[in-house]
Amino acid sequence: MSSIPKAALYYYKNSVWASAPLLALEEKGYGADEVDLKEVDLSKGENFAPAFLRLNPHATVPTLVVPLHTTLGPDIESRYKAIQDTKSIVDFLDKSRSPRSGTHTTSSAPAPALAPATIAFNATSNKVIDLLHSEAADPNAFVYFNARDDATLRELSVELLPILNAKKDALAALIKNNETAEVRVSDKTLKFWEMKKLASDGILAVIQHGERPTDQLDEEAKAKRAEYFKVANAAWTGLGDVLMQLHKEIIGPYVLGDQLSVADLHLAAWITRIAKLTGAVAADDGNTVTKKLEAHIGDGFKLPDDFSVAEARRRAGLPSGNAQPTDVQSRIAAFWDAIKERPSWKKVYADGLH
Ligand SMILES: N[C@@H](CCC(=O)N[C@@H](CS)C(=O)NCC(=O)O)C(=O)O
Repeated sequence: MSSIPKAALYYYKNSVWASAPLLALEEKGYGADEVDLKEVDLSKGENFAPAFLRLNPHATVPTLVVPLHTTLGPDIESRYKAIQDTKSIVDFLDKSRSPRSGTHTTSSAPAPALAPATIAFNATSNKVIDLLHSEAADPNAFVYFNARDDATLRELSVELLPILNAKKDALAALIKNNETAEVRVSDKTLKFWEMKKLASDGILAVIQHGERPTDQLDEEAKAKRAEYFKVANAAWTGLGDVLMQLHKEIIGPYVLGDQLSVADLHLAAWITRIAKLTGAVAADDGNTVTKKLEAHIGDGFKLPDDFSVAEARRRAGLPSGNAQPTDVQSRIAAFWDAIKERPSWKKVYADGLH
């Protein structure tokens, strides 16, 4: 039996950001048995359990727990560290498997370097990654704010109500059980649970009446709904700005041109969630996804179609198909067409977009 400590990736199948390290495992050629995958069911609030908070006090996935030394013998107590954010995890997975680090690997797949090769590329990569993880781009917030009128709010509430209630119940149970527990959690953890519960109460106050038209609401609920629509409108308009900034940074079809890099894994996870929220499906091509995005943002928002389709396909190593020399598309469309052909993306999104 092997006593070599193994890394464990805590993820959730429908999580946006956990998809980035899952894509990294495939792109880097990690063998299926090299990293333990441990599912944390966010829909049941498992991420708030004290045992998980000890690994990551932010209660988020992905979280990667790695042994500090890979050569510890069975007589020495293993020591681990937890990497608690997507960027650090993807970077770690990239660095930990290189063409030269053949040890402790069961896979003979190539291990391409995904870190940007120059200072300028590194700056672009960081800019894109920081933008995707900024508040204005938060893909999880867009789930909650994906309604801007009564009809879409009704649909959204049907989908979200059970999830929000389950999260609220999980937090309430943790708080309640702690009152009588032999070993109580710290004040900090208790405050964290209470804060998270308050946050879900806030959104629930709007979502719980989602099936009722505005004119049937009492004054207080009406005001809350009006405020919600205001925030939702501002968020989707802000997303247009985020997409324009991405458009300026992406060389195409990948963020840094023809070579896949770490930034693409963040962008793939992010754009797949955003595309899903605008009604896209896995079979859609880049132009269709762009149209759905533009229509969903509304107000005449339009991404510039300034990238040669033939050039994008050549750089991505794809057959040129019917692309004419004059055919152009948006950089987001070119990225989508390139990323969705990759086996990593096909595997991570095999059950549909999330
Ligand atoms: N800044 C964190 C964000 C991670 C994050 O927001 N993860 C979501 C899933 S995609 C999560 O765990 N949410 C749990 C919750 O809010 O209850 C990172 O980059 O890893």
